[in-house]
This record gives sequence, structure tokens and C-alpha cells, in this order.
Amino acid sequence: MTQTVTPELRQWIIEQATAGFAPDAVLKAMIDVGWEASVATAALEQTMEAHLAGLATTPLPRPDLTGAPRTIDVGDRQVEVVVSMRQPELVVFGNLLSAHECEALIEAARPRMSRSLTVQTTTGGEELNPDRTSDGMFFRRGENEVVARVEARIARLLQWPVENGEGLQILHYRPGAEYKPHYDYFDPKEPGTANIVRRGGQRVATLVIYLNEPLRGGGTTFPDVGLEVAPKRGQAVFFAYDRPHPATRTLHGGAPVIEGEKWVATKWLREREFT
Ligand code: PD2
Ligand code: ZN
Repeated sequence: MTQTVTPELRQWIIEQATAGFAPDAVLKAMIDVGWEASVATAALEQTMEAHLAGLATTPLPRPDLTGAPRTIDVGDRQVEVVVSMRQPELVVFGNLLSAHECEALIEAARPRMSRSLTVQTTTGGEELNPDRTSDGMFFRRGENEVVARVEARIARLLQWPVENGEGLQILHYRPGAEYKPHYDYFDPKEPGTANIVRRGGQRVATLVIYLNEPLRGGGTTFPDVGLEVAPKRGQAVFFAYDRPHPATRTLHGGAPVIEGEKWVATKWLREREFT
């Protein structure tokens, strides 16, 4: 008897891979329920090949790392590629902002800081979040000369339109303040998400720029891969997520500041124009 590969089986294979199951485990599960090994292997290979080809063409914000460059020319600066990683898709940049630009952002933000709110995905509103004990504010896109210059530089570095970015967010952490691990994308299972993504689609990438250096603590952590990025003035950590799913391994947090204070600027990038 010949077995036919159905669309339902292909969908199931993609779901298993997306959930993080290894190909061997998916294959074994298929054989266990009665698929012939050769049919199961072919179905798995063909389905994943087609799926990955589709994903590979999905544009995402990302720097052009072809040819493994040490620096990237962003017009007015040479940005350094300090670390790059595939899973999660992550890059640490050096020399993104000058010390003067970092100072200018802090001073423009300082009088406008208030306790950080997070987007509440159950309703789409905003709420005080005990997991996030920093103070914050948002600049409007292009609000002043430094903000506009930094946004244009980010757009060129990440090959993503300025219009698809949310306004630059400034965060200030005092000793003890932290941002517990979270995902920056909006959880598709939450009822408020449909409303939030009406404005520019999902978030697809994050750039956290360090504006100063706490003496101890305050690193940006990626618990899934045991990585901690140290805050260095003018440097930044970038990570992208092609779908709102933990398989992107983009769980990240701001470790508690132990000594000194920490200032960062976060740029969240959306799929489409954010109005
Ligand atoms: O300040 C940080 O290191 C940090 C950590 C996690 C910032 C954000 N998330 C964020 O702004 O989303
Ligand atoms: Zn975050």
C-alpha cells in the first residue's frame, strides 16, 4: 500500500520543528504511528526544505554580514561587529553612538522620565509591571536632531526603514532595578495582541544601546543560551525574531544593577510602517 503525504502531515512537521523538536525525534514519532521510514524521511526532508526556503526569503532587519566584515559603514561612522550569533540571531555592535550622542540622549530624556510601563497584552493598554523596575520615556520618531541622526544610522545599519521603528525608548535603572526575562514580541495567544499589531504589525527585532556603564551588574542576559552582554557606552546588542515564538531563543532580561546606574536606549522594529 502506498502512503500519501497530506497537507495536515506537512503542517504537523512544521509545528514540531518550530516547537524545537530535532528531526530524529519527529521522524521517530511518524514511524511510531505507522508511517513507512522511507516515506516519512522524504516527507520530512521535502517539507522542511520548502518551509526553510520560504523563511529565508522573509526579510527581517539585519546588518549585512556577508564577507564577515569587522566594521560596517553607516555613512557617518564605522560601526564595529563585536560578536555575532545565529541562534538567537544576535549581534553586538561597537562604536554605534559617540559619547556625546549618549550624553545628549540622557540629558534630553532626564526631565521626562517616569516609572516604566509595559504593554498589557490582555487588553492592549499599558500597566505598571513589577518585573520592570526602571524609569523610562519615549522620544517621538525624529523628535530632535540627535534622535533623528541615531534613527537614520540604525535604519542604515539594520537595512530597515526608519518608518518601521517605534520611537526610541530611554530606560534608567538605579541600583537594584532590573528587567526580568521576557520576549519583546507580542504573544499571539493574548487577546490584546490583535489590537496592538494593527499599528505596524509585530515587533521583529530589538536594538538595546548602552548610553553609560554601571560599575557592576546591569548586563543584558539571554537565559536560553547563557549569554550576558556587558553594558559599554556607545555599544549595542541587536537581536531579531522571525516569528513570535520561544524557538527564536530571544528570551532576554536586564540583570539587576548592583553598583552605579544604567541608561539604555531601546529601538523596537516592526514589520511595517509604525504610525
Ligand atoms: O536594559 C536592558 O538590558 C534590557 C533588557 C531587556 C532592555 C530591554 N529588555 C528592552 O528594552 O526590551
Ligand atoms: Zn526586552
